[in-house]
Amino acid sequence: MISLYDYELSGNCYKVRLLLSMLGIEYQTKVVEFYPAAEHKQAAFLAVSPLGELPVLQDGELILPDSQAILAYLATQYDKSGTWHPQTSPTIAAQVTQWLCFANALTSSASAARLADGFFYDFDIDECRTRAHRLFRILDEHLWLQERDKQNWLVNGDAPTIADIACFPYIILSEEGGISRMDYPAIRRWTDRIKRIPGFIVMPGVFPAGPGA
Ligand SMILES: N[C@@H](CCC(=O)N[C@@H](CS)C(=O)NCC(=O)O)C(=O)O
Repeated sequence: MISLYDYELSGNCYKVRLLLSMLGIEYQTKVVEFYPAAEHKQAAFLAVSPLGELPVLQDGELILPDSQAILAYLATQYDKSGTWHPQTSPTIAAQVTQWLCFANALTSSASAARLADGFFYDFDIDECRTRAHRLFRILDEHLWLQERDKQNWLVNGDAPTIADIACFPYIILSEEGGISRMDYPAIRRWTDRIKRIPGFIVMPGVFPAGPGA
């Protein structure tokens, strides 16, 4: 059975849990106490993944760190519909990859601000917030243009992709790093759409969609 080295409060772990749930994949959790025990920096975990970062997925012989790589693997291996990691054209595939990279930039900005605020990490929080707002503005404008073209998701198509799942957690958790989404209406509408995808699950700090369309 698939194992996920997981920490409940990690947004990068949450994105993997989200896709596992949306794909209906059974798995077991191996809890790694990120804070305050810092088990991800201790020998037992470093033997699994020398990077010392969460999440890590184990599927048979495969041990895979990095949440974006894990999303790509799970979608390629287990999504029979092919919609989560579409290969319909080189352009579409490249755009999914581009947003996966954007999600990693959210980790080093919005997530870093949250780590500084909530987990006492010694980061320059104002600088992290400034970089996060720059990314949020880019995302909001992209989503506004997508909506104008009758597109609901980051990448054109009728269905969400792993790009949406990768970017969602550190957007929806942004207030925990002191980053308001007040000025980003298209982002707010997009997060609401994600919450309505079948199989959506929450984590602490993330709430289900309210009643409505
Ligand atoms: N690019 C990696 C980043 C993973 C990452 O930064 N994970 C955090 C927890 S959310 C971590 O383990 N940080 C520890 C560290 O960087 O030392 C991914 O997307 O999985």
